[in-house]
Amino acid sequence: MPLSGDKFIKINEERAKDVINEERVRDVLRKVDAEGDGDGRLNKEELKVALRQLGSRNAAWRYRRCLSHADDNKDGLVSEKEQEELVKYLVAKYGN
Ligand SMILES: [Ca+2]
Ligand SMILES: [Ca+2]
Repeated sequence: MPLSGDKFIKINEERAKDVINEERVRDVLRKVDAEGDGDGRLNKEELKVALRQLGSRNAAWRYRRCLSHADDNKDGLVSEKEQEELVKYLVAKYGN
């Protein structure tokens, strides 16, 4: 990849850090899973990391709130299908 392209992406990421919208939340969730077990679903550890990245100071227990909102089938994981609810919840909670 050309250097100019890398630089452009980097600058974009820096700017996006302050803004929490659906796109940003989806991006964070995708990355957290990719850096976790990469199964396409979010487990509680991955949720905690995502919450911290979105600026939550209480990620250690707030992930439960996320699960109660998004985990329809109560398997303790937020699947791709359930993720839309989570994205909406997180934007409402941390969006600006
Ligand atoms: Ca996962
Ligand atoms: Ca689930």
